[in-house]
Amino acid sequence: MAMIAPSRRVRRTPFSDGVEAAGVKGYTVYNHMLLPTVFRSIEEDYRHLKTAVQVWDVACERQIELRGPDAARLMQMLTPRDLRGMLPGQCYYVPIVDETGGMLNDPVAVKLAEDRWWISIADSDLLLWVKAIAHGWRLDVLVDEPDVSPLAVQGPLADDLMARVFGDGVRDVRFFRFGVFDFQGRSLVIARSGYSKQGGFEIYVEGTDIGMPLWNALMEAGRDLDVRAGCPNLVERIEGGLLSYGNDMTRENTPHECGLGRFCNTQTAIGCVGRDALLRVAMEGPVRQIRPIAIEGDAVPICDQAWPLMDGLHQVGRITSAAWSPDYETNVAIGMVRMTHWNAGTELDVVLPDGSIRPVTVYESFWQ
Ligand code: THG
Repeated sequence: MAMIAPSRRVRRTPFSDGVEAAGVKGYTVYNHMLLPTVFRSIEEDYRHLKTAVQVWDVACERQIELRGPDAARLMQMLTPRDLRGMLPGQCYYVPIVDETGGMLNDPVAVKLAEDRWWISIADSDLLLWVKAIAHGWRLDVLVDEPDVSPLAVQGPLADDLMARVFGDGVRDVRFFRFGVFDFQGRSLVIARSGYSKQGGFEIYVEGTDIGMPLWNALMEAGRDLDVRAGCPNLVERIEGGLLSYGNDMTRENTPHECGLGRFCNTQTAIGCVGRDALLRVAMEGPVRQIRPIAIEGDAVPICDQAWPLMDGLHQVGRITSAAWSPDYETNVAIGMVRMTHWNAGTELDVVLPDGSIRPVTVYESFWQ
């Protein structure tokens, strides 16, 4: 593919200098910002992520800050997940839907205080929707995008690396909770979360000035752990069933179709946009749903358009993400499959972009 032309619209991050010095080989654009996709090779990055520790520039996980007396009310209007039991210090994975129940984003909500939240968004312009709702309902809340850039530390050695830089206290942070830790006299929110199944943390870096000092401190502290620059890994995230907004789901899908029904409490999420539509889909159940799928044969190409899933001459779904898995020695994939064909063990065909046809099998659960 041709290069991405740099410009002011394609924003750099506080860590871009470190990413480039580490030899980044590919970028995508996510929330109008650079997101690395590969350093050595997808497969070498994958093996390293699963055995060591990586530092990821995920500044493109932009924050929407809600601040003011109506912040909690606005947050509950945005998601069908019931937030009443959520305490400051917690993070929740929250579907965000429009008035028809269509997915607008699948961010992580970070509750800093009753009247202060961050919404750590996936790749869609959610700020516009949130601002419009706050304005339309005349809510007493400020909505904007603060200068906050997450830096993820992911992999089995993440705890050891983080303890060297932030102290042993960081080991006690529980999954989807955060604590506040000092770095060079600055307080940083650090959560145990991240877009991999290997474990690790996300550091919410406020401002640009400590970006490279923090990047360098992690790289130096982890030299004997073989720490490397990394990035969300296509193979690992498909194996783990981590969904990608814009790829595996769009506004055309309900949370239930995405397998995110477990994050919806539509009965009790009073006031949320899309409640009526979701009450209906929760009652009736979805007629298609995300499934893990294995594709036979050797490595498939990159899935940059939906691949039709066929039962004979009838299309019964589509594959939206796929990659060769070295560990499972098959192509792992994520697809949306019609109810009539979604049972585990169902055998179908997929049509690849070159017109060739491969047998596929619908799986029960993701690979890890
Ligand atoms: N971390 C933060 N912001 C993000 C992402 C992230 N914004 C963009 C994108 N990733 C949003 N999408 C996801 C998708 C999956 C998860 C988090 C954000 C995730 N899911 C876990 C799972 O499915 O196993 C846990 C969900 C749970 O049990 O609550 O972590 O990664 N800051």
